[in-house]
Amino acid sequence: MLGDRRTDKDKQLDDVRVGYEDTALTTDQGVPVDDTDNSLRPGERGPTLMEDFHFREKITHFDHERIPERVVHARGAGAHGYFEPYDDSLAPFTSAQFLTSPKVRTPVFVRFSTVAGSRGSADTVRDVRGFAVKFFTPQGNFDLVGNNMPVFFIQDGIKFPDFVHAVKPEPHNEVPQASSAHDTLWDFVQLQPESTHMIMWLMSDRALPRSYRMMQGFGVHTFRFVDAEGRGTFVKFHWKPKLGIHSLVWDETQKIAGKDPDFNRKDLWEAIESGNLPEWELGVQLVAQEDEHAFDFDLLDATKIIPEEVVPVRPVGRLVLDRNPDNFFAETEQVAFHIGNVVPGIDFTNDPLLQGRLFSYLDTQLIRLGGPNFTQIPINRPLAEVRNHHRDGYHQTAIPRGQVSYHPNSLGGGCPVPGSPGAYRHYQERVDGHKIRKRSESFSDHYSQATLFWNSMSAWERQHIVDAFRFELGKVVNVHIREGVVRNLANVDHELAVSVAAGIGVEPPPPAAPNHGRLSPALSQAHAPVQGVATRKIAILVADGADSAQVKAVRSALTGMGAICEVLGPRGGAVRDGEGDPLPVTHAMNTTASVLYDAVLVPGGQESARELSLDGLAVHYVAEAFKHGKAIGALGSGSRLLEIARLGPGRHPGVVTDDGDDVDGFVKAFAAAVAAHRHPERAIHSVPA
Ligand code: HDD
Repeated sequence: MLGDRRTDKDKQLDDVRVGYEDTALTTDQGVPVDDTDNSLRPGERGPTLMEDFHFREKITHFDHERIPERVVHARGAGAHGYFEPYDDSLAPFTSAQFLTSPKVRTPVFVRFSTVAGSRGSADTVRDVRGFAVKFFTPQGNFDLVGNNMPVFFIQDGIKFPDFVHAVKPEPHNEVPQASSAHDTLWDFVQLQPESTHMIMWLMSDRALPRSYRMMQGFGVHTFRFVDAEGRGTFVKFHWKPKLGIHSLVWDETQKIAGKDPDFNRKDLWEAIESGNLPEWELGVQLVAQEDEHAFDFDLLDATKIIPEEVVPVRPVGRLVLDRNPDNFFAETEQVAFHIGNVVPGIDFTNDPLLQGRLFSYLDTQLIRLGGPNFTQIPINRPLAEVRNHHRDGYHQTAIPRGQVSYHPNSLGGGCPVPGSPGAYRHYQERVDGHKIRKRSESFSDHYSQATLFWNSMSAWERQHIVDAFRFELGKVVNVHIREGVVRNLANVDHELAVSVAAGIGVEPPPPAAPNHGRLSPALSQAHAPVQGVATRKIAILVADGADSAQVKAVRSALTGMGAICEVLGPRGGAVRDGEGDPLPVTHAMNTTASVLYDAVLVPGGQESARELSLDGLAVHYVAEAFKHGKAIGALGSGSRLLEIARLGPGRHPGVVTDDGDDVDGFVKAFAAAVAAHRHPERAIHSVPA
């Protein structure tokens, strides 16, 4: 995809290698190795000899395998793909060709990440998710380094180290890992009210995505499009997932963190391997230059959204991920994003958070990747040709030819030449003012949009937010911090503050400003479209005596709709069906878990139902799926398991049963229940005792 990047030397090697076995193990110098299991020693029981160059090289290389993990967003997963615009409708606004040349596929590399945890931390923690896209355009690389939430914790880049120190494990004991539920984060939050809006997002289900494939992405800042004449238009970028926006529930995420810490990473990998290519639509909100001050917030303030109901999101094109990396380290770990990587037609604004980021990303890559030549690492190399006078430094792999490495020059014919047609030109913005450390008054409203978010949530989303605050603040040891946060929340919504206070043992705060009552329906996941059962994972529980005809029928119908069905039995290999024939199982129940599936289905077969009902693990599968609001289905005597799990047939939304006569009708109803993703009203209010 990234073209033939072999050097002349690589090509010469094709000839030299003649005569070697292609499979021969060699040293880094290309010398074939005779034995890599025993070090060189005088006598069978003698000491290892210094002259064992293979041993020394192997160990030394190993000792140097690690590079520093990213200071934030250390844990991630990446994939290759492409972006293509639908049409040229953005041509009046930007000269960025990759956004305006219809059907031209621009190669991309995307990396999703969590923020706070270390490289080895679990995927499903409560956290913001990074959504970073590198576009390899003909005009150079453009990096859209965004998140799955449209706002940020702070307004000025200079606060970033403070915020990150507060959210990361505490410095004295490095606890807790990948969790915001601790004193230092909430101490920062209570004292820094600009974080309130983002904290509402962090306490919402947006922080618990079911899959990277099912989350939105946002460029967060207001950027600027620039047209061929140098005219600007403000722009915000949005990614909308084709599969809808879906989340896990909190209890489930904590269990998944133990059962399968690679849950989101594997989900992305497996979807691409199986040809279920993840897809997002890119959309933009455009604001004319002259409307800069038309809003009741500042466009340069990254703690604010432009509600979609005020400025609609225009669909622009689609992003498809179609290839997994060949090597995690070489690609996903070494990919180096930088918000300053822009192409002609896209420029920055004076958002002070964005401005701070412009310094940080290049700086961090220099330490992480060990010098200024990281742009030569294959995953970072632009497709556009690179010609300049940059020279030398650690890890220089290019061999620039000739005498000239300066500008202006006559010896090289003046080349390379700046100012060519199509060269990047900054938007010509007039800026003047006194040199001061002061934030604009227009950045001072920290609560209105937090309230807008709260008002826009459905009842179950609100309940999840309250539960999240209670959990997080319940872990905070210092009572004054709990009180401080609750006092801030009273400025968002008094009822919210009172509900949180009641769960964490602090006095309810007095009412603050009244709730403004405005809402933005687009913010609620409850309004996200339902997208069918494609790629949903369904566990089919069986034991000896299972009705294999039913298993076959439901499996083939659901698989036909795109679902992934796995048959789970009390042991690996196969069970016996009702006729005594083997019925293969995908996994033994104890090697996987209910939390790793979107739905659970129990087919008929008297003996199977009896055995499953006596198996505490099988009962747990169903009971836990119920607790997490998932679709549950049972056919014929399979309903017995539901009764043992105390669900009671057919009384709850998302629980679908049939006596086994109408398998087609059952599949239809069950598929609809799975497609709804979750039945949260059930999860909150009617968990059986
Ligand atoms: Fe950042 C990494 C997103 C504010 C400094 N950031 C990083 C990554 C993402 C974001 C997705 C991981 C990229 C990858 O996968 O390699 N960051 C954001 C967003 C922000 C934001 C959406 C606010 C709108 N970041 C931000 C600020 C600063 C940084 C204000 C510093 C002033 N971010 C960094 C960094 C990182 C980084 C230290 C760590 C690793 C890296 O850059 O490559 O430079």
